[in-house]
Amino acid sequence: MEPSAPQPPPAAAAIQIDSHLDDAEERSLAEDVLDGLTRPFKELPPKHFYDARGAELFDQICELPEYYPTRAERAILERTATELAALTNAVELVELGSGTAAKTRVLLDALHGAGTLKRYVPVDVTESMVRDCAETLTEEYPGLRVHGVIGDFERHLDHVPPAIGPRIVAFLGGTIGNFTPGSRRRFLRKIARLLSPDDFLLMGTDLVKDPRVLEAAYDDSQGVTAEFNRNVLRVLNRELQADFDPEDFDHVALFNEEHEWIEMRLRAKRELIATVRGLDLCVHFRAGEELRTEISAKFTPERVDGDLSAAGLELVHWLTDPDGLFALTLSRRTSR
Ligand code: SAH
Ligand code: AVI
Repeated sequence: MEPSAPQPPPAAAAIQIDSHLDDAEERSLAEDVLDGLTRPFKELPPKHFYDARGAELFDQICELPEYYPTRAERAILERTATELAALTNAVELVELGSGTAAKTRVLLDALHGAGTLKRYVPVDVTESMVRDCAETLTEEYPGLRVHGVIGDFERHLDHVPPAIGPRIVAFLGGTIGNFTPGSRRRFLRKIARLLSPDDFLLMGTDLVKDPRVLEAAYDDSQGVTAEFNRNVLRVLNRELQADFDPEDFDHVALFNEEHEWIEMRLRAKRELIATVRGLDLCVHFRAGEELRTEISAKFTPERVDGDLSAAGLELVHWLTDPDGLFALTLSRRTSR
């Protein structure tokens, strides 16, 4: 008998990972920082929080007593996943900003139970997250294929592999709230274009509530969110040879009543000059000057509906938890 070629282990055969994070991605950090730190009101986009340490801190945030969104969204998923599987008949789950895919397992279980699940497509900027979850999920769900996309969901949506059947595109955690209102609609429109008539968008949105509850969720007593916020300065130090001392900045989280969003900021404790060698840039901070690092918009049903319809999507289901803290919406492309 001919000796056969060595076969890869079954899990490896079930995994395909494409990375789109190349030099262009490094340039995108550099250009974001160049723009953001030279504005009259300094600002950085939140996607740069998530290096390996940032992703780990985010996971710790999800466990904090004050950070209710993860628990509330999980409760909704646990109550409705079977119904969602039956309604969508999805053979594939595409997830934008998938992280550790912890809550995703509730959906995967339901699709697996319904006997339709074939493929999971996690899309995330954090390489280790995509690789680790591909490994563990192919082990946990025999027969599941994972096609991971390491990239920026704002720029690489067209690299999501072509559908193999009806899909759920999941955008969980309230990450849509991290977009400013105009970009939010622009991004939803891009997602809408990704959907075929058989596909559904399943999106998590955190709801407007008592500002004290909101501010506590973003300023926890153990200081984990403060460390997550300061982590962006560590990313700049490492990637762009900057010399920020994160301890020179206070963590600030406040609810902006006018816009109904949480703002996270870093406030300089004293006047200082930071050097970003990789950009040949010196940045001056006055004592008390703030750098906005994230907005996290909170939603009403009207705001969700307005955003979905502006993007060419129509609501199919509005699902919420018993305390009305968080909402999951199932929507599809508006038929014309
Ligand atoms: N969906 C998970 C994780 C939310 S945290 C949950 O619900 O708990 C936000 C995730 O989005 C992180 O994993 C982060 O790495 C990813 N992310 C943030 N900005 C991104 C971008 N522009 N492109 C791709 N992924 C992004
Ligand atoms: C990922 N995103 C939805 C989180 C949020 O709540 O806006 C990020 C976060 N920032 C501070 N805590 C958690």
